[in-house]
Amino acid sequence: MQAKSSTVPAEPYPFELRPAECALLIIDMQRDFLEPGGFGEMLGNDVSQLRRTIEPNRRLLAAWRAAGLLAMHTREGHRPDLSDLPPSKKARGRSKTSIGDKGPMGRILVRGEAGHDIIPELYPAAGEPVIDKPGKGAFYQTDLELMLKNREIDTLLVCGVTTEVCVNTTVREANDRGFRCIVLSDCCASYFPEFHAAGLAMIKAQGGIFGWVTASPHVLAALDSH
Ligand code: C5J
Repeated sequence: MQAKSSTVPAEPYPFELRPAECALLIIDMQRDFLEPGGFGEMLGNDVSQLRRTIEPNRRLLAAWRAAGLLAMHTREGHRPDLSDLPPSKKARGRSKTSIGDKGPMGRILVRGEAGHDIIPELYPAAGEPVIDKPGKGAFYQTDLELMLKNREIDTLLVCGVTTEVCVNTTVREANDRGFRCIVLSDCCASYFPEFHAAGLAMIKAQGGIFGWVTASPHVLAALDSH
């Protein structure tokens, strides 16, 4: 049975959760960003900052699926011939090893490579859409908007990494397209805790200029109460 509407505590004010009109959108929980030995760690980042989101995401995804609701997943990455990789993105960082090169888990951020795939803990179930995106935002050059509109989804529960990059970019894109967004603070993270805090603050500022922020236990409680 599908969960009914309820009011969820959130900032900057309570959020009316209508699950049947929502998609859970889990952004870029990919091995190269989260796993020890991956591209993220190779760049000197502390992956434990991201890994603390795995368990809250796992619990939320399990409850969401059990309620018969729509979960969607994204992956940042490029075609093997790199024809969708802007030269400016390839060059950025001036790293010796960059996108498309051989990394610790196959070619870095290339579709089909081990490091590009989603971590096993949050692996998409059969039938759950996976959006392969060449940019930071999940709407840019993808069919995400079309899939949401066809399913009459008007609200996104946004989780994933990193808060200030792909999560924020996606929320801003969604906002301009007329979707309501609520970001789950414990299910998102940055390699830099101060950027995570700032990324959430920017979403809920000025009366919720881009949307709402809550934590997953509030959504779990709402799903549980039916
Ligand atoms: C980054 C992402 N940080 N998924 N990607 O490059 O946020």
